Amino acid sequence: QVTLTINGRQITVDEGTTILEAAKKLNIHIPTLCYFKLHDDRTINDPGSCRVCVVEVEGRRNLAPSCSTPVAEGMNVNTSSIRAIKARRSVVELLLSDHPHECLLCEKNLNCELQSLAAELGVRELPYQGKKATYEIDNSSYSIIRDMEKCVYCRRCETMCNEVQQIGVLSGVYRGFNSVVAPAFNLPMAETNCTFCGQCVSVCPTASLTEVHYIPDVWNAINAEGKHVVVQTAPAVRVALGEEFGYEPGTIVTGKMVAALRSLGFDSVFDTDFAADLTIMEEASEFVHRLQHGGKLPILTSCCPGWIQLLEHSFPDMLDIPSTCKSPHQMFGAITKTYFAEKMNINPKDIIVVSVMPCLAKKFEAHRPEMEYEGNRDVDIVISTRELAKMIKEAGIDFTSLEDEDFDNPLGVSSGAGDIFAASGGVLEAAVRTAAEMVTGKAGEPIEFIDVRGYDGIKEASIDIDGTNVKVAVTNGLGNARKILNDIKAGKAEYHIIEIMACPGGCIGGGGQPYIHGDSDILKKRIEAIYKEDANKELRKSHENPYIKKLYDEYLGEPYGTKAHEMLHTHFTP
Ligand code: HC1
Ligand code: SF4
Repeated sequence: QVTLTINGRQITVDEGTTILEAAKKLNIHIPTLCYFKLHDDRTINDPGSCRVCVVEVEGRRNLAPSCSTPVAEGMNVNTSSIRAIKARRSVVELLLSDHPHECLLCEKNLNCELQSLAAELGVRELPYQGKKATYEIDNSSYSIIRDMEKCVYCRRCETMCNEVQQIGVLSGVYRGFNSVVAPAFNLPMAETNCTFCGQCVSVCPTASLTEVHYIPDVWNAINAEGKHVVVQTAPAVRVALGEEFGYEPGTIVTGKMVAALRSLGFDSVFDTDFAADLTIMEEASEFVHRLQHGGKLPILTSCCPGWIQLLEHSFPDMLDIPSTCKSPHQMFGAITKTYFAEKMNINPKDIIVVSVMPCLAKKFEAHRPEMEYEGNRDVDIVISTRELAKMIKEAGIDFTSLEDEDFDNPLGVSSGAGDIFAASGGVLEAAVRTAAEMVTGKAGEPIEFIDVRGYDGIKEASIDIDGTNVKVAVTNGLGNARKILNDIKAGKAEYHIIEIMACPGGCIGGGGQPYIHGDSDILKKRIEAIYKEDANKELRKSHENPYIKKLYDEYLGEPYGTKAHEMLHTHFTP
């Protein structure tokens, strides 16, 4: 342990702690920019590069970057000396001299860390004026926009893409004045191996990486003559949307969200969680079928389009191992334009399905050519949790004072198993709850698979299902996914089922969720809230959802049967 003094106050911390972390323990705030602590406590790979967090250390000639300088016994630190404050301000002034000054029109207005820093440091004029670097905006993909004129070269996205996700699309290119983070050969994102997981967008402090917007399309749909506009909300949206309206992280706002969606003018307000239950019916049946008929194992969950992109790009010889299930929101679209359309006597061509997702990859997924049934796109428009919050604000809806409302039916009821899809491990836990009872034919207490919860990189467990020791693994983050896929390839991974989610923590940490600005405790609170929601529900198994039973009875026939196959399953292409 090491004892030091910061701003005249003594503190004892573990050896190896940085000055920044020690100051935090004393509630002393030091501004930062490139610094970013990830969910697994990793920090950015080039710490101290922006030099915004510099502090005065007695006896040292140069100011020290607090995020990368470890504490030392007897150290005397001053975080707010005139010299440190002036140095920080100079850094920000320099950055702003090569940054567009269009804050009012910027996507990240009021959510930009550079803007906040400039305000915090009292930047009022720019002493350095000169030529600005210019770049073309890359809006080649359905998911992510790159505007390198707004890049501050903090390299958070590079760490995320290369170290955590290990996709290697974004790296520092060029030198000096022109340095930016970009794909190799400056290729458009759509032509790279990007999975569109959106984690680069999650960590970008400015609007250099943002999502593709579909809000105008949604307004047009709502206002179009003769259209029935259906909205569905993903499991992870309800646990994060409240953050945009001042609620404590981990507050579930389902009722208010439904009320807001109705106020916005959607004709039917449904729940992707219902389709999560439907996915479990299909996926668990597929697993049981493979188990009992000597099919290919392990079966891999297929609801995350980010990981599916990784599979298709990097493991083209393994396309036969994931479940063939479409993701829940795509299944939802297919069911809406058939079963629901028939029930309501609406021409499917007059239905517009809008998905509200925590995810940027879903924007891409909905555009995949195979995501349709009988000539109708499953899902027409995908917006993120952040975009929904923007729409609610645009419409002047006072979210906090809304009375709770319920989803519409028949596609609005879900089990706790559907809810936990939002967190890493949840899909597998939900699948096991149903698969176990499909195999044994006996109903029991809902399985709580504690070992696969939480956001450790790779989690393993096993469970006895009717005499078979079913071995499972759960992984989140694409770097971990790559490892497990390599292990399967090498014959080193003996599992029956593997759940893979691209985003750290699963969809609760998706690229379309409210920004957390490096506070990974927010992710933990979202996860806790999701499991509490499940624990408090009466209905906790997908196969017990009465509306799911009805859907099979009235329309689909057998789970994993012919009709279900045509509508709800897909294939993967290299
Ligand atoms: Fe997800 Fe899913 S859980 S993929 O993470 O299977 O996006 O929330 O909607 O489709 O249900 C995302 C979340 C979501 C799908 C479901
Ligand atoms: Fe999207 Fe969820 Fe996959 Fe992230 S983990 S890419 S949010 S589906």
